Amino acid sequence: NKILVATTNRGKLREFRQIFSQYGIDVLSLEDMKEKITVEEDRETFLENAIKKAKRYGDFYRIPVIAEDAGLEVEALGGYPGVYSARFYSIDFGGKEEIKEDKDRANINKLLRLLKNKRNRKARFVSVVVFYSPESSGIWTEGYCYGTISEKPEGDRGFGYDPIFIPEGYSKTMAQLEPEEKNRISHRGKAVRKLVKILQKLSFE
Ligand code: ITT
Repeated sequence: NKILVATTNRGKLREFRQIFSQYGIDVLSLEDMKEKITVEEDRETFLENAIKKAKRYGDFYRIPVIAEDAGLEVEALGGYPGVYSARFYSIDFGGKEEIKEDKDRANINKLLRLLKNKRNRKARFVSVVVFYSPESSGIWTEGYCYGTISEKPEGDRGFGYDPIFIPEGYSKTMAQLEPEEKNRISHRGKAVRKLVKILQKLSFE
């Protein structure tokens, strides 16, 4: 029983593999696929983007697919960057920005700049995971992880905004946690575990 985890993000793929390994589920990645396709994420909600990705990859490769759309919602920014989390650095917020760093670093710097002197630093990670099988239909779940944005980046584990996200109840950033611990509390871990429960139930019906 193999599922294609259709993500171009290595950090995400690593986490999906770890989470699924607890259930003995083997994961294929886009790198295992001979023919390559790209899918643009141009929708306005996590769910629509995740459905689009799952359907495109599933219909193309004709195997069961898991796709995720995820992001960080910051309260003081009205929920931004949200669905724009991956390319936040390149979205114009009134100033021209040249990218000299890597993407994750650029996103982090931009967010810290926008939150400078802001007292409300509440944020949450969101994950919407879609399972799609060309033979049957689709299932989706969501997971959230609440926390605050730190003053400066710390830690080198994880990916994306992890170095500036302090989960509720912790005094360190997500990037300072062991991978197992991040998976236990993360938006992705929660969404995937919900999904596996539903799939297990369905397979016994
Ligand atoms: P795919 O669409 O190919 O899966 P992507 O990186 O474009 O890869 P998303 O559109 O879901 O994935 O973008 C999510 C972005 O949100 C991601 O690039 C990170 O910047 C951020 N993000 C999501 N989950 C995160 C996590 O667990 N830790 C830190 N940042 C995360």
